[in-house]
Amino acid sequence: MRIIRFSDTNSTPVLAALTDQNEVYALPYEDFMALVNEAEHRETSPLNLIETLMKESEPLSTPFEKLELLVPIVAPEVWACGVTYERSREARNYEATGGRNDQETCYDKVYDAERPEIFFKSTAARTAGPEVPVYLRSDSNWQIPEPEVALVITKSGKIAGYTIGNDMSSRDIEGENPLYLPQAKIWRNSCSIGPAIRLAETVENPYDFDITCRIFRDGELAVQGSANTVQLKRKFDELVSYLLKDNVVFDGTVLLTGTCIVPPNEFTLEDNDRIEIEVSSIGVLSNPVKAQKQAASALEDSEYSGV
Ligand code: DO4
Ligand code: MG
Repeated sequence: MRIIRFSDTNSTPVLAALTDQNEVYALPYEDFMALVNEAEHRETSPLNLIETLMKESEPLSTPFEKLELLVPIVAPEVWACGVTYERSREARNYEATGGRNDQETCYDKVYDAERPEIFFKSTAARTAGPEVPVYLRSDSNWQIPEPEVALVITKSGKIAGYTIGNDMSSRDIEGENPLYLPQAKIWRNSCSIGPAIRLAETVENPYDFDITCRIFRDGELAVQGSANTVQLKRKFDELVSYLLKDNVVFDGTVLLTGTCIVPPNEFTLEDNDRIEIEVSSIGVLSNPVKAQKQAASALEDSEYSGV
C-alpha cells in the first residue's frame, strides 16, 4: 500500500491510498502524518486504518496515471546521509583527488567511522514533486542526480514509510573543497521526492529495494545504472538514530539514505534532460532538468516546488 497526494480539479491537494492494483482511494486526512497519527490514536496501524476506510468507499474513477501528482509529503525538512555506499566513496574520492586516489580522504574516514555523515539537504520550498523541474546551478559545470531511498520519519524517529529522493549534487563544487558541501547540495529545486510513500509496515525487507536511474537526453537514454539497498553499509535505524541525537526532528521529516548510483565521471546534466529514478514497490520519480532561472525569485516562480 502506498500513499500519494494529487491535485484535484479545483487544484486542491488530496491525500490518497494507492493499492498494488493501482486503484486510488481518497483519504479524509490532510497529510500522511495525520494518517499515521490517527492510526496511532486508534491503536491500529496505518494499513489497517486505510483498509477499514476502503471498505466504506469507492476507488476514484480517474486512473492513477492521469492524476497530477504532488510531493507525497510536504516535508518540513529533508536531511541526507552521505558515503553510505562504496560507490559513493569511490566517486567522492575521484572528485576530491582528481582521480589520483593516492591519499586517504575524509570520505574514506567517514565510510569506516562509527558516526555517519548526515547533512541538511532541503526544505519544502526547495523540494520538487513528480514532474516538477529540478534546477541546475549556474556556477557549476559538473552536476548529477543522486538516486536515493528516502525515509519518512515521525518526530520520535519511527520509520513510517519509504519514498524516492533525488539529491541533486554539484561534483565540481564539492570536489574543490568539502567545506563547500552546502553549496554543492542546496539551491532552488535541488531536491525532489515522490511519487509515493510505501507504508513501512508493507515492506518485507528494506535492504532489498532495487534502484534504477535513467537519464534521457533529446528523448534518448543517455545514462542508466542500477543498484540494490543490500549494498548499504549501514542500517536505516542507525542513520535515523544519529539524526535524532540531541536534535529537534519534526513529524514528516525526510531522510535521504545516500546514493549507490553515480553516472560516469565525464557526464554532467544539461538543460532539458529528464531524470527517472525507479525503486521497486515504490514507483518512478520523474523530473525534467532546467537551467536555473536567474531572475525568478523562488516565491514568484510558478514552477516553485509543486508543494
Ligand atoms: O559527502 C558528500 C555527500 C555524499 C552523498 O550525498 C551521498 O553519498 O549520497
Ligand atoms: Mg546523496
